[in-house]
Amino acid sequence: MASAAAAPKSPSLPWKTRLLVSLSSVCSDLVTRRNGTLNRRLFRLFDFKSSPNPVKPIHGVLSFDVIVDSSRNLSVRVFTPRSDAPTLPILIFFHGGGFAFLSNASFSYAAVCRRLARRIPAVVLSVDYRLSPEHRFPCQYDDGFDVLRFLDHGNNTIGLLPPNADLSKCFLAGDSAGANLAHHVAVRFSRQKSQFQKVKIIGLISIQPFFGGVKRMESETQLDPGYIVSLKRTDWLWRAFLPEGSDRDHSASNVSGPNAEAIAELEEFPATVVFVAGFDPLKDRQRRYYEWLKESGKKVELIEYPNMIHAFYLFPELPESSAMIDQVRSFVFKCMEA
Ligand SMILES: *[C@@H]1O[C@H](CO)[C@@H](O)[C@H](O)[C@H]1NC(C)=O
Ligand SMILES: *[C@@H]1O[C@H](CO)[C@@H](O)[C@H](O)[C@H]1NC(C)=O
Ligand SMILES: *[C@@H]1O[C@H](CO)[C@@H](O)[C@H](O)[C@H]1NC(C)=O
Ligand SMILES: CC(=O)N[C@H]1CO[C@H](CO)[C@@H](O)[C@@H]1O
Ligand SMILES: CC(=O)N[C@H]1CO[C@H](CO)[C@@H](O)[C@@H]1O
Repeated sequence: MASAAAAPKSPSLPWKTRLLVSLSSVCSDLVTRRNGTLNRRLFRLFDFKSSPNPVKPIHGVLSFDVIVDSSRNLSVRVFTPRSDAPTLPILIFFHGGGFAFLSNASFSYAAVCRRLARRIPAVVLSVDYRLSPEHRFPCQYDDGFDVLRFLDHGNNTIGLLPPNADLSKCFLAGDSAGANLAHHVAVRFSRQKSQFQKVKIIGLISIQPFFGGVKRMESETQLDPGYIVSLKRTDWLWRAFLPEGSDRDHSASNVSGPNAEAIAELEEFPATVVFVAGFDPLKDRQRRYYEWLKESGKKVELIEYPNMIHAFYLFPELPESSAMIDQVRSFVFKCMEA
């Protein structure tokens, strides 16, 4: 039965966005091999990089790279806004890319970090965690957690953070695989909170988190293949990331499933905002994540964009992209005032 209020069958996207989305899908299919390895040399041709700008601000934001641990090439790109606010929050940001693609220097992520830094304003640290399949679970989580330890330790932040940056007002943030990573780093931090003297995590910004499970969810089958995300691609990514021999009900991918780590007793788990889009095949899992956080007694809010796709906010030409950044800003202020 047709109804005037029926949801649209496809998102309304400008042709430029459609083109970029198709290109990124073609590219990811070209570089992923059936034997589970990735053609990094080919991928590098598609991964446009942005250089740091430590001297001349771009839209009022400076950026530079800092090495956290040279033995594993762990670095962060720091984005510092020009701001004389008495305190600046710190966003520890994890980029998306299915744990396998992209980096701190990738063009779209550098652009988004700069927008977040300027708009909130906040110091944004984009973490260059190790990638699968060369480095599997839990390397990515270790890298994320070790950045927090680095920030907490001794005098490491001198010259790295401006004097008005406040380590007691840190946020974990990420999109897609980066939001999965942010979740697991938040869990680890909440368990080991007593080891930290300066760093306090007061919020988790979970943008379209990448979760999985053996059993398909309705949105996964109904929307497959979706924009950017398809079952074929996500299955490949989980195989490349999870320990050999484990399935998608592993606690890393299915956080609320049969092997879930209970978080109800983790009092330090931060207040969370989850962003979901109507045309993202992962949306049912992301809603489930929200429900599970709520059932576990956590402070959490859900914000939905019915007409958007996976990774929509990386496309600055979409008005929803700016709207989402404004909502991140409101969330940050709400947590800082709490
Ligand atoms: C996977 O395939 C690529 C290209 O066909 C090949 O170079 C590589 O050695 C293979 N790796 C493994 C582990 O089989
Ligand atoms: C670090 O990166 C350099 C340059 O890309 C590479 O040659 C080196 O093998 C990497 N080191 C480690 C430990 O991965
Ligand atoms: C930090 O720097 C100050 C001044 O240089 C020094 O006295 C102090 O020992 C340093 N702290 C640590 C933990 O390295
Ligand atoms: C994977 C990757 O490209 N990481 C980069 C992050 O940024 C630093 C500094 O520009 C580079 O050295 C890394 O290669
Ligand atoms: C977050 C998430 O994806 N949870 C899923 C874990 O697995 C169960 C059973 O397959 C699903 O119902 C959950 O949605």
